[in-house]
Amino acid sequence: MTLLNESNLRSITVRIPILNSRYQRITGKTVYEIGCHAAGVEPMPMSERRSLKVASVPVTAGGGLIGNFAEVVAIILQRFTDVEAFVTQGTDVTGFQEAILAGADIIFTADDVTCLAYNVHTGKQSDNSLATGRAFAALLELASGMIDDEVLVLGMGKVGIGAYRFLTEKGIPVKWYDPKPNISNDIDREMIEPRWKDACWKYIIDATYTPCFIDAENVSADSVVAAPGIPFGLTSEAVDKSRLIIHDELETGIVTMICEAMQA
Ligand code: 2YC
Repeated sequence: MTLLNESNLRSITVRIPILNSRYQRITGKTVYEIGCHAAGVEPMPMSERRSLKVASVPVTAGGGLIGNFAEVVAIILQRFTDVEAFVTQGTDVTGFQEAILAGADIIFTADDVTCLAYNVHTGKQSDNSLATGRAFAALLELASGMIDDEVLVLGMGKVGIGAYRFLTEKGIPVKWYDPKPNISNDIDREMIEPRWKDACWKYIIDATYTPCFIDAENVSADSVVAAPGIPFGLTSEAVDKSRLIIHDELETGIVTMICEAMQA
């Protein structure tokens, strides 16, 4: 998994005021509504969301704190889901205990491998990578209207698996590729597309951590590309040629996580 850096966090902060209008323009839905669609849940009434207490716990394990990551998670949750989000004073286990004692309903926390949302009442948990895959598959579906061709999913890590599951649950045809597939048994090996690079694709989900490898030859003027992968996987020529590129660095995944964690 690529770790976010302070530059990513700055661009997220800049994007927060405009993301709802951008996604409403291309999908007709707000970030929260997209998160609900990705998670397969009905939106909660605003009054209920406002009464939810959500803690974001900084974690010093591994490479340590990443800028104001925990604060950015709290800001995303407040801005797009209207919950009462706060960052614990304490970090790690101390912060986790502080969240529990403060009466948090949901706890968000991340080390270098896993970013987790945990519902303290139900025990339901949501993983950022799987949720992000669902989120960007939902964005692709909503932005495209009727998907009338196969969707190519590049990268079959947890983000790719999340996207694959969302699409196949909806009966949308999928091809996928990963150079070193270490896939779970619900992924259909028959759908692997080793020669994807030789073709032009109308729908692509870039769930890889490979920069600039999707070229102009792989897209057309009709192409819609959902790109959660960091670093960004398209060349500038591919971006210029495509109809629509959908990319954010954390927002839609975090909102999908709270939608999943709140699922009954
Ligand atoms: O500041 C902190 O609490 C750090 N422990 C946060 C580490 C986040 C590591 N994960 C990432 O940078 C992201 C994930 C949220 C999804 C992909 N990369």
